[in-house]
Amino acid sequence: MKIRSIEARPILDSRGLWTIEVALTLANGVRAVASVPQGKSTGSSEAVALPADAAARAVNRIIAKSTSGKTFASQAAFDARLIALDGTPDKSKLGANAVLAASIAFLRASSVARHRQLWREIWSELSDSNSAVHPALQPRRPHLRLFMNMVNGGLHAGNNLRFQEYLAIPKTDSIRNAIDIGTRLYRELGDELARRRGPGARNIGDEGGYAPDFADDLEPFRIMRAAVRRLKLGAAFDYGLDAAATDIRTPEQKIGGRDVIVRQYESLTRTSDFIYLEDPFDENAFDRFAEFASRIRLRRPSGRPLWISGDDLTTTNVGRMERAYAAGSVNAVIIKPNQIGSVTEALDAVRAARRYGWGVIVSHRSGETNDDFIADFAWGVGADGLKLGAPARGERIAKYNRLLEIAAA
Ligand code: 2PG
Ligand code: MG
Repeated sequence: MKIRSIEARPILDSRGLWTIEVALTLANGVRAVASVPQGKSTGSSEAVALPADAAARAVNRIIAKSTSGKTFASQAAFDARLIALDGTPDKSKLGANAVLAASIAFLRASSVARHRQLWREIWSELSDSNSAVHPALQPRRPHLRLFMNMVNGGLHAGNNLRFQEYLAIPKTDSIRNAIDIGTRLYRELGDELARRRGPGARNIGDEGGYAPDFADDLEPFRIMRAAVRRLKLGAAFDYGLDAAATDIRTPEQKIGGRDVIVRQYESLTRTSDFIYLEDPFDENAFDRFAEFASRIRLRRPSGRPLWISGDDLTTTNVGRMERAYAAGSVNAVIIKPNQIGSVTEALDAVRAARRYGWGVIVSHRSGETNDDFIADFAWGVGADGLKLGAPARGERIAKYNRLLEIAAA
């Protein structure tokens, strides 16, 4: 793949904040565009995104100068050039946003030039550059489950919920069906909240989930279950929570010497359709995660998965993932390409997770663009889950629609 030109410019994300978009043109005339999302509850060990103007300058001056007119044999070779140009462990020189946008634009251009679906390009990158392919990386039709964020709290909303994301996880293997019942639940939940709290309860947070005040931190699950019953969808959903504990604003409370928050997790994990708990503790609390994970797994009825997952803990960073593995902190992990800053490194993180036998949940960010790359990425790596926010507003709908397109092909 010979590059003719690469250029960047600032664009807006879904919160109206500046991010960047990169357009890459190959010598054969193929042009591809990519933009990157931004988080709000970011982990402090994430790669560093620069302000959009500075990131765009890094692309237009530094990356363009050293890649235009050059040929790169693979995604790994292109990303290696970007990583070397940056030269820092956290991409703070060029910006993780600059590097990732260029990396995705190159991948997309390659897929167009090879007349391959983007997700196929990702799958072949994942398997090709790995000599000893783990069984979980063998070709297979992905059994991707959707983690649909129905209620927003924490930093993503202006309400009283301490936890950030209340997830409904449709049980069907078919993406079409999952999206169908997930969107029905989303609408019914809006009706249910409006009946109970008035029409204002339909107002939404940063990821499109409803965001009224609730009686307590776990009430959203009770109301969600009531909406599922009303739809007569019985056992069609599992549930999950991203506590995003690092960003919980209220200090820890204790009752009878025990943490209220741990009691809340314990009560959630007592029901076997609660299958996913992300970032239950602070981003550096490897041992606290481990203590909880070992205790809770023993108490679980066998047969159903319960994923204790790291996001701010692990930040798509193989070094931190290794630490979490050694400590026994988690059995699943969030993969966000922009936490690490290149396609190649995000694929390395997926490989590490599979070696550890962890569940792999790919995720969007709360400040999104209309780029639907993450849908292809999740499908292409054969992820167990994809966290996409609520089926609301264009920047989330773009990803749901891309999944429908991939699944229909
Ligand atoms: C998370 C994410 C995405 P943010 O914590 O998992 O849902 O939020 O992008 O704000 O970090
Ligand atoms: Mg999270």
